[in-house]
Amino acid sequence: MTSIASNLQIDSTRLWDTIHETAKFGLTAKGGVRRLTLGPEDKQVRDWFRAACEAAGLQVHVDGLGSMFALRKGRDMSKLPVGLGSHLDTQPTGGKFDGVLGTLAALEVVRTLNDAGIETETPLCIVNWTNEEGSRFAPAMMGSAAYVGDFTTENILGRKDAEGVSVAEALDGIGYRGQESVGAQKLGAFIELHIEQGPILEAEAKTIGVVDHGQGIIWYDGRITGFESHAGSTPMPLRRDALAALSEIVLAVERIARELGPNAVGTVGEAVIAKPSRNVIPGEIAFTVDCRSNDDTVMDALDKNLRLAAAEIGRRRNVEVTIDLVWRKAPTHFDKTLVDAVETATRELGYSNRRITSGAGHDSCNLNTAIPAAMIFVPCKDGVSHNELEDATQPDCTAGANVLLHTVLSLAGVASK
Ligand code: HGY
Ligand code: MN
Ligand code: MN
Repeated sequence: MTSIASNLQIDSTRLWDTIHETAKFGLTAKGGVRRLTLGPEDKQVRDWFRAACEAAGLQVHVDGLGSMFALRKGRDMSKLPVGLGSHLDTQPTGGKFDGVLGTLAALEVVRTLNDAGIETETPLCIVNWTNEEGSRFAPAMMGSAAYVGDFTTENILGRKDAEGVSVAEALDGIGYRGQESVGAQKLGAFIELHIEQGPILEAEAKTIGVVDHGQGIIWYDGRITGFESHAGSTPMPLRRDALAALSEIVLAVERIARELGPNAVGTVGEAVIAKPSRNVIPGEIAFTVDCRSNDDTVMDALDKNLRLAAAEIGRRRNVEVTIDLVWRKAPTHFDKTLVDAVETATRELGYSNRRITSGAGHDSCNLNTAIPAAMIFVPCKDGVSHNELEDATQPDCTAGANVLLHTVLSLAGVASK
């Protein structure tokens, strides 16, 4: 690699300003970002992102599920592009960095190469993946899951949100249902920078996480059917209370995950009483369960124990409990060559680092099933994410972006002058 390239550093202030500039699309009173996928704020940031990429000389195209691909020419256009990026959608209680850091650091890498007049051997392709969060439409990491063929485009287009709006209608509503078929833009590899969303790097004062594994994920939709009746005149022994049953299921999910720990977690994140009224015993509830582990056998045990507990609670409380599998993603073992490339770039840049498993799911976890992928983590304050308090430091974000820059250069190669 030429000496210019080997000493290259990204523009820290420009990256930091860009992160905070885009935070205005969905900024909340508490300083978080609420930018649900395919909603008006997502359109605003997508339009901003398209314009910024085009201003950086990239050719932007959109696939049939709205994922955005911004291509930078390389000397040899016959070679597959090196992909880099993440996602711009957020959770309802999202922050400024989840997904945003990786997508905008990718743009900063291109801006830095442009400033330095460096052409890479292979093309580069920045990607903003549609609906990584999975909050409005399930599953999470939706655009990348379809890209690697886990779901058909038709299946995803038909998915509906809580208001009954389909993915297709939402895409058309913001004008991001691209003509390009999903998967058409081939990538030779993919590297993603992301905040850790956990406490390890900060606790160990490490700047970079070299991500070699990712937890597996299981999502369920649950439903409990009891019997609505009068809150005052129905004797306790005669009740078929759906909410009381769910309360036991929530505690069972917590107990099962603790028993199968430390590499197991379980969460009931959504619960909706169908016809709530303060003086009616709840008769019908919909809920969700999210279970994770980096071990397939632990995932099987989480599934088995959850179903046994739900059946026992249902029988004892005389309510009907259904647990439907929505999505199961196996644990990720990132591509060894790419993980080593991240580690080499990190060491050459002199950043403290450690190998780490991702507790969160990421688009790279899907991509790694089809092409070589790897991830770079940086710390976030108190390990907090999916919370409006999510925060990270400029030096850590800069370090992560520099590792992204040099990992990408090591994969793409620098065209000789
Ligand atoms: O669920 C996840 O791990 C990711 O934030 N979508
Ligand atoms: Mn994310
Ligand atoms: Mn997230």
